[in-house]
Amino acid sequence: MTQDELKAAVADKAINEIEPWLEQDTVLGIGTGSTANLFIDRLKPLRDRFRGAVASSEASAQRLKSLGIDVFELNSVGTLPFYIDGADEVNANLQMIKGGGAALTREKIVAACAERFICIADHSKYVSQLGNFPLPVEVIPMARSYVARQLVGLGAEPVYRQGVVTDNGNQIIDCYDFMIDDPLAMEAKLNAIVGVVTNGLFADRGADVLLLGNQEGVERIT
Ligand code: ABF
Repeated sequence: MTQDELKAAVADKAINEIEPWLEQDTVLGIGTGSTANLFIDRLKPLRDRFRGAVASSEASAQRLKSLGIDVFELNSVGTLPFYIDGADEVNANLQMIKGGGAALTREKIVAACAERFICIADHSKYVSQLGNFPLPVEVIPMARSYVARQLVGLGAEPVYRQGVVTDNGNQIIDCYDFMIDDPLAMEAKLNAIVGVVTNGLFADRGADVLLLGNQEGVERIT
Protein backbone atom coordinates (compact mmCIF):
# COMPACT_ATOMS: atom_id res chain seq x y z
CA MET A 1 0.00 0.00 0.00
CA THR A 2 1.15 3.54 -0.68
CA GLN A 3 1.42 6.11 2.08
CA ASP A 4 -1.82 7.71 0.87
CA GLU A 5 -3.59 4.34 1.00
CA LEU A 6 -2.33 3.82 4.55
CA LYS A 7 -3.66 7.24 5.53
CA ALA A 8 -7.03 6.37 3.98
CA ALA A 9 -7.07 3.06 5.89
CA VAL A 10 -6.51 4.75 9.26
CA ALA A 11 -9.15 7.36 8.44
CA ASP A 12 -11.61 4.51 7.78
CA LYS A 13 -10.71 2.89 11.10
CA ALA A 14 -11.19 6.16 12.95
CA ILE A 15 -14.69 6.39 11.53
CA ASN A 16 -15.38 2.86 12.83
CA GLU A 17 -14.00 3.91 16.21
CA ILE A 18 -16.33 6.88 16.69
CA GLU A 19 -19.44 5.85 14.76
CA PRO A 20 -21.09 3.82 17.54
CA TRP A 21 -20.85 6.84 19.88
CA LEU A 22 -22.38 9.47 17.62
CA GLU A 23 -25.50 11.16 18.96
CA GLN A 24 -27.52 14.14 17.80
CA ASP A 25 -25.74 16.45 20.25
CA THR A 26 -22.21 15.15 19.61
CA VAL A 27 -19.58 17.73 18.68
CA LEU A 28 -16.32 16.24 17.40
CA GLY A 29 -12.86 17.78 17.69
CA ILE A 30 -11.15 17.66 14.31
CA GLY A 31 -7.49 18.15 13.51
CA THR A 32 -5.43 19.35 10.59
CA GLY A 33 -3.32 17.87 7.82
CA SER A 34 -3.65 15.34 5.01
CA THR A 35 -4.64 12.40 7.24
CA ALA A 36 -7.21 14.49 9.11
CA ASN A 37 -8.54 15.67 5.74
CA LEU A 38 -9.24 12.08 4.72
CA PHE A 39 -11.10 11.60 7.98
CA ILE A 40 -13.12 14.79 7.41
CA ASP A 41 -14.14 13.58 3.95
CA ARG A 42 -15.45 10.35 5.46
CA LEU A 43 -17.69 12.26 7.84
CA LYS A 44 -19.92 13.52 5.04
CA PRO A 45 -22.28 10.49 4.89
CA LEU A 46 -22.61 10.65 8.70
CA ARG A 47 -23.30 14.36 8.92
CA ASP A 48 -26.95 13.95 9.98
CA ARG A 49 -25.93 11.69 12.88
CA PHE A 50 -24.05 14.33 14.91
CA ARG A 51 -24.29 18.03 15.69
CA GLY A 52 -21.04 19.28 14.21
CA ALA A 53 -17.37 19.88 14.87
CA VAL A 54 -14.75 22.14 16.38
CA ALA A 55 -11.75 22.49 14.08
CA SER A 56 -8.10 23.05 14.97
CA SER A 57 -7.46 25.24 11.91
CA GLU A 58 -9.22 27.54 9.49
CA ALA A 59 -8.35 25.08 6.71
CA SER A 60 -10.13 22.19 8.44
CA ALA A 61 -13.07 24.43 9.33
CA GLN A 62 -13.48 25.37 5.66
CA ARG A 63 -13.29 21.72 4.60
CA LEU A 64 -15.92 20.70 7.14
CA LYS A 65 -18.25 23.51 6.12
CA SER A 66 -17.86 22.64 2.43
CA LEU A 67 -19.24 19.18 3.27
CA GLY A 68 -22.25 20.66 5.07
CA ILE A 69 -20.93 19.99 8.58
CA ASP A 70 -21.56 22.75 11.13
CA VAL A 71 -18.45 24.21 12.76
CA PHE A 72 -18.63 25.64 16.28
CA GLU A 73 -16.42 27.91 18.32
CA LEU A 74 -14.75 25.94 21.08
CA ASN A 75 -16.04 28.41 23.68
CA SER A 76 -19.62 27.62 22.74
CA VAL A 77 -19.32 23.90 23.43
CA GLY A 78 -18.20 21.95 26.48
CA THR A 79 -16.11 18.81 26.58
CA LEU A 80 -15.64 17.01 23.28
CA PRO A 81 -15.99 13.21 23.31
CA PHE A 82 -13.23 12.77 20.69
CA TYR A 83 -10.37 14.64 19.07
CA ILE A 84 -9.15 13.02 15.88
CA ASP A 85 -5.88 14.21 14.38
CA GLY A 86 -2.65 13.16 12.73
CA ALA A 87 0.91 13.61 13.97
CA ASP A 88 4.38 14.25 12.61
CA GLU A 89 5.91 11.70 14.98
CA VAL A 90 4.45 9.41 17.63
CA ASN A 91 6.19 7.06 20.06
CA ALA A 92 5.13 3.91 21.92
CA ASN A 93 3.86 6.01 24.85
CA LEU A 94 1.55 7.83 22.39
CA GLN A 95 3.48 11.06 22.91
CA MET A 96 3.75 13.10 19.73
CA ILE A 97 5.43 15.86 17.81
CA LYS A 98 2.78 17.89 16.02
CA GLY A 99 2.62 21.24 14.31
CA GLY A 100 4.32 20.65 10.99
CA GLY A 101 1.27 22.39 9.54
CA ALA A 102 1.66 25.29 12.04
CA ALA A 103 -1.67 24.55 13.78
CA LEU A 104 -0.08 23.27 17.02
CA THR A 105 -1.62 25.77 19.43
CA ARG A 106 -5.20 25.24 18.37
CA GLU A 107 -4.55 21.50 18.13
CA LYS A 108 -3.32 21.47 21.71
CA ILE A 109 -6.29 23.48 22.95
CA VAL A 110 -8.86 21.29 21.21
CA ALA A 111 -7.04 18.14 22.36
CA ALA A 112 -7.12 19.43 25.94
CA CYS A 113 -10.91 19.62 25.76
CA ALA A 114 -11.32 16.09 24.43
CA GLU A 115 -12.13 13.01 26.47
CA ARG A 116 -10.31 10.80 23.96
CA PHE A 117 -7.57 11.72 21.52
CA ILE A 118 -7.45 9.36 18.55
CA CYS A 119 -4.20 9.75 16.63
CA ILE A 120 -4.29 8.56 13.02
CA ALA A 121 -0.98 7.97 11.28
CA ASP A 122 0.87 5.82 8.80
CA HIS A 123 3.83 3.80 10.05
CA SER A 124 6.40 6.36 8.83
CA LYS A 125 5.36 8.50 11.83
CA TYR A 126 6.08 5.82 14.45
CA VAL A 127 9.46 6.42 16.12
CA SER A 128 11.43 5.10 19.09
CA GLN A 129 12.61 8.61 20.04
CA LEU A 130 10.93 11.92 19.22
CA GLY A 131 12.97 14.63 17.56
CA ASN A 132 14.03 13.60 14.11
CA PHE A 133 11.14 15.71 12.83
CA PRO A 134 11.95 19.36 13.65
CA LEU A 135 9.97 20.37 16.73
CA PRO A 136 7.82 23.47 16.06
CA VAL A 137 7.54 26.23 18.64
CA GLU A 138 4.94 28.99 18.19
CA VAL A 139 6.22 32.36 19.39
CA ILE A 140 4.94 35.88 19.85
CA PRO A 141 6.67 37.72 16.97
CA MET A 142 8.60 40.25 19.12
CA ALA A 143 10.07 37.41 21.21
CA ARG A 144 11.37 35.37 18.28
CA SER A 145 15.09 36.12 18.63
CA TYR A 146 15.02 35.82 22.40
CA VAL A 147 13.25 32.47 22.23
CA ALA A 148 15.69 31.26 19.56
CA ARG A 149 18.63 32.02 21.87
CA GLN A 150 16.98 30.09 24.70
CA LEU A 151 16.42 27.15 22.35
CA VAL A 152 20.11 27.12 21.46
CA GLY A 153 20.79 26.94 25.20
CA LEU A 154 18.63 23.82 25.37
CA GLY A 155 20.63 22.18 22.58
CA ALA A 156 18.40 22.84 19.57
CA GLU A 157 19.23 24.43 16.27
CA PRO A 158 16.36 26.90 15.82
CA VAL A 159 15.24 27.89 12.33
CA TYR A 160 12.64 30.61 11.73
CA ARG A 161 9.89 29.30 9.43
CA GLN A 162 9.94 32.17 6.95
CA GLY A 163 6.69 33.49 5.58
CA VAL A 164 4.42 31.52 7.92
CA VAL A 165 1.92 33.31 10.16
CA THR A 166 -0.18 31.05 12.38
CA ASP A 167 -3.97 31.27 12.66
CA ASN A 168 -3.23 33.19 15.89
CA GLY A 169 -1.00 35.79 14.18
CA ASN A 170 2.24 34.37 15.56
CA GLN A 171 5.45 32.89 14.11
CA ILE A 172 7.01 29.43 14.13
CA ILE A 173 10.55 28.40 15.04
CA ASP A 174 11.49 24.82 14.12
CA CYS A 175 14.01 23.05 16.36
CA TYR A 176 16.41 20.91 14.33
CA ASP A 177 18.96 18.42 15.69
CA PHE A 178 16.95 18.12 18.87
CA MET A 179 16.49 14.49 19.92
CA ILE A 180 14.22 14.43 22.96
CA ASP A 181 15.03 12.06 25.85
CA ASP A 182 12.27 13.15 28.19
CA PRO A 183 9.28 14.56 26.26
CA LEU A 184 7.29 15.49 29.39
CA ALA A 185 10.14 17.50 30.92
CA MET A 186 11.07 19.16 27.63
CA GLU A 187 7.46 20.15 26.93
CA ALA A 188 7.34 21.93 30.30
CA LYS A 189 10.77 23.57 29.82
CA LEU A 190 9.82 24.97 26.44
CA ASN A 191 6.49 26.26 27.72
CA ALA A 192 8.34 28.13 30.47
CA ILE A 193 10.30 30.32 28.02
CA VAL A 194 8.81 33.80 27.93
CA GLY A 195 7.32 34.50 24.51
CA VAL A 196 6.55 30.87 23.72
CA VAL A 197 2.87 30.36 23.01
CA THR A 198 3.01 26.58 22.62
CA ASN A 199 5.41 23.88 21.56
CA GLY A 200 4.63 20.90 19.36
CA LEU A 201 5.39 18.26 21.99
CA PHE A 202 2.17 16.52 22.97
CA ALA A 203 3.49 14.57 25.95
CA ASP A 204 1.48 15.79 28.92
CA ARG A 205 -1.67 15.27 26.88
CA GLY A 206 -0.69 12.53 24.47
CA ALA A 207 -3.06 10.35 22.46
CA ASP A 208 -5.34 7.77 24.07
CA VAL A 209 -5.54 5.59 20.98
CA LEU A 210 -3.16 5.33 18.04
CA LEU A 211 -4.49 3.89 14.79
CA LEU A 212 -1.30 3.07 12.92
CA GLY A 213 -1.38 2.03 9.30
CA ASN A 214 1.17 -0.47 8.08
CA GLN A 215 1.35 -3.09 5.34
CA GLU A 216 -0.35 -5.72 7.53
CA GLY A 217 -3.34 -3.48 8.25
CA VAL A 218 -4.25 -0.92 10.89
CA GLU A 219 -2.83 -1.58 14.34
CA ARG A 220 -4.76 -0.19 17.33
CA ILE A 221 -2.34 0.85 20.08
CA THR A 222 -3.48 2.13 23.48
C1 ABF B 1 -1.44 17.83 12.02
O1 ABF B 1 -1.07 17.61 10.69
C2 ABF B 1 -0.21 18.29 12.60
O2 ABF B 1 -0.04 18.34 13.93
C3 ABF B 1 0.85 17.54 11.92
O3 ABF B 1 1.82 18.49 11.76
C4 ABF B 1 0.26 17.21 10.62
C5 ABF B 1 0.31 15.81 10.14
O4 ABF B 1 -0.05 15.91 8.81
P1 ABF B 1 -0.22 14.75 7.82
O5 ABF B 1 -1.39 13.95 8.27
O6 ABF B 1 -0.45 15.47 6.54
O7 ABF B 1 1.07 13.99 7.81
O8 ABF B 1 -1.93 16.69 12.58
